Amino acid sequence: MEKILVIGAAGQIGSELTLALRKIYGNENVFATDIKDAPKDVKKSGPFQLLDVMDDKRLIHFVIRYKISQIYLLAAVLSGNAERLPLQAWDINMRSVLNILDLAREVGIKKIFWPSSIAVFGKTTPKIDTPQLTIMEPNTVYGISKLAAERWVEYYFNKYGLDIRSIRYPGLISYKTEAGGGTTDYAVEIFYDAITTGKYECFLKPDTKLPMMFMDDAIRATTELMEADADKISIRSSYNLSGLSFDPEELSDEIKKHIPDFEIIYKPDFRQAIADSWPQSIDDSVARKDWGWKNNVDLEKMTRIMLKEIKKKLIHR
Ligand code: VAH
Repeated sequence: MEKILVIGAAGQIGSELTLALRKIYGNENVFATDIKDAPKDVKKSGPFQLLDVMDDKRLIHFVIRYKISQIYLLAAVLSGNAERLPLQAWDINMRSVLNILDLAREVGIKKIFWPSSIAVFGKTTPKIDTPQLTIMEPNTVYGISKLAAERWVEYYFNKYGLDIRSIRYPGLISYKTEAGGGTTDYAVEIFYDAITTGKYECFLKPDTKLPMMFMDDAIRATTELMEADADKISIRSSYNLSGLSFDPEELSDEIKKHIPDFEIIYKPDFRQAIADSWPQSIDDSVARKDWGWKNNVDLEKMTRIMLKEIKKKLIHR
Protein backbone atom coordinates (compact mmCIF):
# COMPACT_ATOMS: atom_id res chain seq x y z
CA MET A 1 0.00 0.00 0.00
CA GLU A 2 1.39 3.42 -0.97
CA LYS A 3 2.00 5.80 1.95
CA ILE A 4 2.01 9.40 0.78
CA LEU A 5 3.52 12.42 2.54
CA VAL A 6 2.23 15.86 1.48
CA ILE A 7 4.44 18.73 2.65
CA GLY A 8 2.70 22.11 2.49
CA ALA A 9 -0.78 20.61 2.83
CA ALA A 10 -2.25 23.88 4.14
CA GLY A 11 -1.30 25.82 1.00
CA GLN A 12 -3.19 26.66 -2.21
CA ILE A 13 -2.05 23.52 -4.09
CA GLY A 14 -1.30 21.26 -1.12
CA SER A 15 -4.76 21.53 0.44
CA GLU A 16 -6.51 20.45 -2.78
CA LEU A 17 -3.88 17.91 -3.80
CA THR A 18 -4.19 16.20 -0.40
CA LEU A 19 -7.93 15.63 -0.95
CA ALA A 20 -7.33 14.35 -4.50
CA LEU A 21 -4.60 11.94 -3.32
CA ARG A 22 -6.86 10.67 -0.52
CA LYS A 23 -9.50 9.80 -3.13
CA ILE A 24 -6.88 7.73 -5.01
CA TYR A 25 -4.88 6.12 -2.17
CA GLY A 26 -7.33 6.16 0.75
CA ASN A 27 -7.66 8.79 3.48
CA GLU A 28 -5.47 7.07 6.07
CA ASN A 29 -2.61 6.57 3.59
CA VAL A 30 -2.09 10.27 2.82
CA PHE A 31 -0.27 12.14 5.61
CA ALA A 32 -0.88 15.88 5.36
CA THR A 33 1.74 18.12 6.99
CA ASP A 34 2.55 21.83 7.15
CA ILE A 35 4.10 24.40 9.48
CA LYS A 36 0.66 25.98 9.96
CA ASP A 37 -2.83 24.65 10.58
CA ALA A 38 -4.57 23.11 7.56
CA PRO A 39 -8.12 23.77 6.30
CA LYS A 40 -10.90 21.81 8.07
CA ASP A 41 -11.53 19.38 5.21
CA VAL A 42 -7.82 18.40 5.13
CA LYS A 43 -7.74 17.83 8.91
CA LYS A 44 -11.08 16.01 9.03
CA SER A 45 -10.51 13.62 6.10
CA GLY A 46 -7.24 12.03 7.24
CA PRO A 47 -3.98 12.38 9.25
CA PHE A 48 -2.58 15.91 9.67
CA GLN A 49 0.54 16.90 11.60
CA LEU A 50 2.63 20.04 12.02
CA LEU A 51 6.00 19.32 10.35
CA ASP A 52 8.73 21.67 9.10
CA VAL A 53 10.46 20.48 5.91
CA MET A 54 13.53 22.45 7.04
CA ASP A 55 13.88 20.11 10.07
CA ASP A 56 15.68 17.23 8.36
CA LYS A 57 15.94 15.13 11.55
CA ARG A 58 12.18 15.19 12.23
CA LEU A 59 11.51 14.67 8.54
CA ILE A 60 13.52 11.43 8.26
CA HIS A 61 12.00 10.16 11.53
CA PHE A 62 8.49 10.81 10.13
CA VAL A 63 9.25 9.11 6.77
CA ILE A 64 10.70 5.98 8.45
CA ARG A 65 8.00 5.77 11.13
CA TYR A 66 5.11 5.90 8.63
CA LYS A 67 6.92 3.93 5.86
CA ILE A 68 6.39 6.78 3.37
CA SER A 69 6.72 5.67 -0.28
CA GLN A 70 5.86 8.92 -2.11
CA ILE A 71 6.49 12.57 -1.21
CA TYR A 72 4.70 15.65 -2.63
CA LEU A 73 6.69 18.77 -1.73
CA LEU A 74 4.45 21.85 -2.05
CA ALA A 75 6.11 24.16 0.49
CA ALA A 76 7.67 27.32 -1.03
CA VAL A 77 7.83 31.11 -0.71
CA LEU A 78 5.99 32.57 -3.75
CA SER A 79 7.21 35.35 -6.04
CA GLY A 80 5.77 38.43 -4.35
CA ASN A 81 6.76 37.40 -0.82
CA ALA A 82 10.19 36.17 -1.97
CA GLU A 83 11.14 39.67 -3.19
CA ARG A 84 10.45 40.99 0.31
CA LEU A 85 12.76 38.41 1.99
CA PRO A 86 15.24 37.35 -0.72
CA LEU A 87 17.78 35.32 1.27
CA GLN A 88 15.22 33.68 3.54
CA ALA A 89 13.11 32.75 0.49
CA TRP A 90 16.18 31.35 -1.30
CA ASP A 91 17.07 29.29 1.80
CA ILE A 92 13.54 27.89 2.24
CA ASN A 93 12.95 27.17 -1.46
CA MET A 94 16.33 25.48 -1.89
CA ARG A 95 16.94 23.70 1.41
CA SER A 96 13.43 22.19 1.37
CA VAL A 97 14.15 20.55 -1.98
CA LEU A 98 17.67 19.40 -1.04
CA ASN A 99 16.40 17.95 2.26
CA ILE A 100 13.83 15.89 0.39
CA LEU A 101 16.24 14.77 -2.36
CA ASP A 102 18.87 13.60 0.11
CA LEU A 103 16.31 11.92 2.34
CA ALA A 104 14.74 10.15 -0.65
CA ARG A 105 18.14 8.86 -1.80
CA GLU A 106 18.98 7.68 1.73
CA VAL A 107 15.74 5.82 2.56
CA GLY A 108 14.70 4.92 -1.01
CA ILE A 109 11.49 6.92 -1.57
CA LYS A 110 9.81 5.54 -4.69
CA LYS A 111 8.39 8.71 -6.22
CA ILE A 112 8.53 12.46 -5.53
CA PHE A 113 6.54 15.38 -6.91
CA TRP A 114 7.94 18.89 -6.77
CA PRO A 115 6.34 21.98 -8.40
CA SER A 116 8.34 24.33 -10.55
CA SER A 117 6.80 27.43 -12.13
CA ILE A 118 6.70 29.51 -15.29
CA ALA A 119 8.71 31.91 -13.11
CA VAL A 120 11.85 30.04 -14.26
CA PHE A 121 11.59 32.03 -17.50
CA GLY A 122 12.85 35.62 -17.76
CA LYS A 123 12.80 38.72 -19.99
CA THR A 124 15.03 37.04 -22.63
CA THR A 125 12.73 34.01 -22.97
CA PRO A 126 10.37 33.97 -26.01
CA LYS A 127 7.08 35.28 -24.52
CA ILE A 128 4.55 33.66 -26.82
CA ASP A 129 4.18 29.85 -26.74
CA THR A 130 7.31 29.58 -24.59
CA PRO A 131 9.01 26.28 -25.57
CA GLN A 132 9.91 23.45 -23.17
CA LEU A 133 13.61 23.96 -23.90
CA THR A 134 14.61 27.65 -24.21
CA ILE A 135 16.56 30.54 -22.71
CA MET A 136 16.01 30.73 -18.95
CA GLU A 137 17.32 33.88 -17.22
CA PRO A 138 14.87 34.55 -14.37
CA ASN A 139 15.47 37.77 -12.43
CA THR A 140 13.21 37.08 -9.44
CA VAL A 141 14.28 35.27 -6.26
CA TYR A 142 11.40 32.83 -6.73
CA GLY A 143 12.34 32.12 -10.37
CA ILE A 144 16.06 31.75 -9.58
CA SER A 145 15.30 29.28 -6.77
CA LYS A 146 12.90 27.27 -8.96
CA LEU A 147 15.43 27.13 -11.83
CA ALA A 148 18.24 26.01 -9.49
CA ALA A 149 15.98 23.35 -8.00
CA GLU A 150 15.06 22.10 -11.51
CA ARG A 151 18.78 21.48 -12.10
CA TRP A 152 19.05 19.61 -8.77
CA VAL A 153 16.05 17.35 -9.34
CA GLU A 154 17.38 16.39 -12.80
CA TYR A 155 20.83 15.76 -11.24
CA TYR A 156 19.33 13.35 -8.66
CA PHE A 157 17.47 11.53 -11.44
CA ASN A 158 20.60 11.15 -13.57
CA LYS A 159 22.99 10.34 -10.72
CA TYR A 160 20.81 8.28 -8.35
CA GLY A 161 17.83 7.25 -10.50
CA LEU A 162 15.40 9.12 -8.21
CA ASP A 163 11.93 9.15 -9.79
CA ILE A 164 11.12 12.81 -9.13
CA ARG A 165 8.56 14.46 -11.42
CA SER A 166 7.68 18.11 -11.81
CA ILE A 167 5.38 20.61 -13.51
CA ARG A 168 6.05 24.30 -14.27
CA TYR A 169 2.69 25.49 -12.97
CA PRO A 170 1.30 28.71 -14.47
CA GLY A 171 -0.66 31.02 -12.18
CA LEU A 172 -3.16 28.83 -10.32
CA ILE A 173 -6.67 29.96 -9.58
CA SER A 174 -8.72 28.35 -6.84
CA TYR A 175 -11.42 29.21 -4.33
CA LYS A 176 -10.65 26.87 -1.43
CA THR A 177 -7.73 28.89 -0.01
CA GLU A 178 -7.09 32.63 -0.04
CA ALA A 179 -4.28 34.09 -2.20
CA GLY A 180 -0.76 33.45 -0.89
CA GLY A 181 1.59 36.23 -1.94
CA GLY A 182 1.97 35.33 -5.62
CA THR A 183 2.06 37.75 -8.54
CA THR A 184 -0.75 35.88 -10.30
CA ASP A 185 -2.90 35.99 -7.17
CA TYR A 186 -4.66 39.13 -8.43
CA ALA A 187 -6.73 36.59 -10.38
CA VAL A 188 -7.90 35.08 -7.06
CA GLU A 189 -8.31 38.28 -4.99
CA ILE A 190 -10.41 39.92 -7.72
CA PHE A 191 -13.26 37.44 -7.26
CA TYR A 192 -13.53 38.06 -3.50
CA ASP A 193 -13.58 41.84 -3.99
CA ALA A 194 -16.00 41.65 -6.93
CA ILE A 195 -18.46 39.76 -4.72
CA THR A 196 -17.95 41.70 -1.46
CA THR A 197 -17.40 45.31 -2.64
CA GLY A 198 -18.06 45.33 -6.38
CA LYS A 199 -14.67 46.84 -7.07
CA TYR A 200 -11.03 45.71 -7.23
CA GLU A 201 -7.72 47.61 -7.15
CA CYS A 202 -5.44 45.58 -9.46
CA PHE A 203 -1.67 45.61 -8.85
CA LEU A 204 -0.97 44.78 -12.52
CA LYS A 205 -1.63 46.78 -15.72
CA PRO A 206 -4.78 45.87 -17.70
CA ASP A 207 -2.85 44.29 -20.60
CA THR A 208 -0.55 42.06 -18.48
CA LYS A 209 -1.23 38.71 -20.11
CA LEU A 210 -0.04 35.70 -18.07
CA PRO A 211 -0.36 31.91 -18.36
CA MET A 212 -2.98 30.67 -15.88
CA MET A 213 -4.83 27.50 -14.92
CA PHE A 214 -7.86 26.56 -12.86
CA MET A 215 -6.85 24.44 -9.85
CA ASP A 216 -8.92 21.39 -10.87
CA ASP A 217 -6.87 21.13 -14.08
CA ALA A 218 -3.60 21.56 -12.14
CA ILE A 219 -4.49 18.83 -9.63
CA ARG A 220 -5.53 16.43 -12.41
CA ALA A 221 -2.30 17.15 -14.30
CA THR A 222 -0.29 16.37 -11.16
CA THR A 223 -1.95 13.01 -10.47
CA GLU A 224 -1.87 12.05 -14.18
CA LEU A 225 1.86 12.84 -14.36
CA MET A 226 2.56 10.84 -11.19
CA GLU A 227 0.56 7.86 -12.46
CA ALA A 228 2.18 7.82 -15.91
CA ASP A 229 4.63 4.99 -16.70
CA ALA A 230 8.17 6.11 -15.87
CA ASP A 231 9.32 5.28 -19.40
CA LYS A 232 6.89 7.88 -20.79
CA ILE A 233 8.59 10.70 -18.80
CA SER A 234 11.14 12.37 -21.10
CA ILE A 235 11.56 15.56 -19.03
CA ARG A 236 13.26 15.24 -15.63
CA SER A 237 13.68 18.95 -14.93
CA SER A 238 10.05 20.13 -15.11
CA TYR A 239 7.23 20.01 -17.68
CA ASN A 240 5.77 23.11 -19.28
CA LEU A 241 2.01 23.10 -18.73
CA SER A 242 -0.62 25.46 -20.02
CA GLY A 243 -4.29 26.02 -19.32
CA LEU A 244 -5.33 29.50 -20.38
CA SER A 245 -3.78 32.93 -20.84
CA PHE A 246 -5.53 36.16 -20.03
CA ASP A 247 -4.88 39.68 -18.73
CA PRO A 248 -6.67 41.60 -15.95
CA GLU A 249 -8.90 43.43 -18.45
CA GLU A 250 -10.10 40.18 -20.04
CA LEU A 251 -10.79 38.69 -16.61
CA SER A 252 -12.62 41.84 -15.51
CA ASP A 253 -14.77 41.76 -18.68
CA GLU A 254 -15.67 38.11 -17.95
CA ILE A 255 -16.65 38.99 -14.36
CA LYS A 256 -18.82 41.87 -15.64
CA LYS A 257 -20.93 39.32 -17.53
CA HIS A 258 -22.04 38.16 -14.04
CA ILE A 259 -21.66 41.42 -12.05
CA PRO A 260 -22.39 44.21 -14.58
CA ASP A 261 -21.50 47.06 -12.16
CA PHE A 262 -18.13 45.58 -11.26
CA GLU A 263 -15.39 48.21 -11.33
CA ILE A 264 -11.64 47.68 -11.61
CA ILE A 265 -8.92 50.29 -11.11
CA TYR A 266 -5.27 49.67 -11.97
CA LYS A 267 -2.47 50.61 -9.56
CA PRO A 268 0.60 48.62 -10.69
CA ASP A 269 3.11 47.93 -7.90
CA PHE A 270 6.47 46.05 -7.64
CA ARG A 271 4.80 42.91 -8.92
CA GLN A 272 4.36 44.48 -12.39
CA ALA A 273 8.12 44.05 -13.02
CA ILE A 274 7.85 40.38 -11.96
CA ALA A 275 4.91 39.78 -14.32
CA ASP A 276 6.67 41.61 -17.17
CA SER A 277 9.57 39.15 -16.90
CA TRP A 278 7.29 36.11 -17.37
CA PRO A 279 5.86 34.54 -20.56
CA GLN A 280 2.41 35.39 -21.87
CA SER A 281 1.63 31.86 -23.08
CA ILE A 282 3.24 28.43 -22.80
CA ASP A 283 3.83 25.59 -25.30
CA ASP A 284 2.99 22.38 -23.42
CA SER A 285 3.16 20.04 -26.44
CA VAL A 286 5.80 17.82 -24.76
CA ALA A 287 3.49 17.11 -21.79
CA ARG A 288 0.65 16.42 -24.23
CA LYS A 289 2.84 13.99 -26.20
CA ASP A 290 4.53 12.25 -23.24
CA TRP A 291 1.61 11.64 -20.88
CA GLY A 292 -1.55 12.80 -22.67
CA TRP A 293 -2.08 16.10 -20.87
CA LYS A 294 -4.93 18.39 -21.93
CA ASN A 295 -6.65 21.19 -20.05
CA ASN A 296 -10.45 21.28 -19.55
CA VAL A 297 -11.38 24.62 -17.96
CA ASP A 298 -11.50 27.84 -20.02
CA LEU A 299 -11.89 31.47 -18.82
CA GLU A 300 -15.68 31.46 -19.07
CA LYS A 301 -16.07 28.20 -17.06
CA MET A 302 -13.42 29.22 -14.49
CA THR A 303 -15.12 32.59 -13.84
CA ARG A 304 -18.52 30.94 -13.40
CA ILE A 305 -17.16 28.35 -10.92
CA MET A 306 -15.09 30.89 -8.94
CA LEU A 307 -18.02 33.30 -8.46
CA LYS A 308 -20.45 30.50 -7.53
CA GLU A 309 -18.11 28.79 -5.04
CA ILE A 310 -16.78 31.97 -3.41
CA LYS A 311 -20.35 33.28 -2.90
CA LYS A 312 -21.17 29.94 -1.18
CA LYS A 313 -18.00 30.16 0.92
CA LEU A 314 -18.66 33.75 2.04
CA ILE A 315 -22.26 32.97 3.02
CA HIS A 316 -21.06 30.16 5.32
CA ARG A 317 -18.28 32.28 6.91
C1 VAH B 1 3.32 33.22 -8.05
N1 VAH B 1 1.35 31.81 -8.11
O1 VAH B 1 2.63 34.13 -8.51
C2 VAH B 1 2.81 31.80 -8.22
C3 VAH B 1 3.17 31.20 -9.56
C4 VAH B 1 3.54 31.55 -11.99
C5 VAH B 1 3.32 32.20 -10.67
O2 VAH B 1 4.30 30.42 -9.47
O3 VAH B 1 4.35 33.41 -7.47
